[in-house]
Amino acid sequence: MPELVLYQSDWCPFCRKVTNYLKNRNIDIPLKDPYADAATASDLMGMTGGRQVPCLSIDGVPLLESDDIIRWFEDNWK
Ligand SMILES: N[C@@H](CCC(=O)N[C@@H](CS)C(=O)NCC(=O)O)C(=O)O
Repeated sequence: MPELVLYQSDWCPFCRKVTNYLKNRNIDIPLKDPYADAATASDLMGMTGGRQVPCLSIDGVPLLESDDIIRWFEDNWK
């Protein structure tokens, strides 16, 4: 399994859609909030050029869009 980090923030409804999905399936991965931490914001900015959340980092490669993130887990999480 690649190294996964979900960049997300509690106030973001698209992030909650993803985190609820993960919780319902007992998928436990590291979460980072770029709106709560400057270093994390800088990491996200370096990866994507912006601050859009949610963003799933897959071995350092960003995947944006909540529906695409959920689809990635459907296809790849065994
Ligand atoms: N279509 C995107 C929408 C994501 C989105 O709008 N995220 C907002 C927060 S709720 C955001 O990150 N806005 C700041 C930005 O795009 O720089 C998805 O489904 O993930």
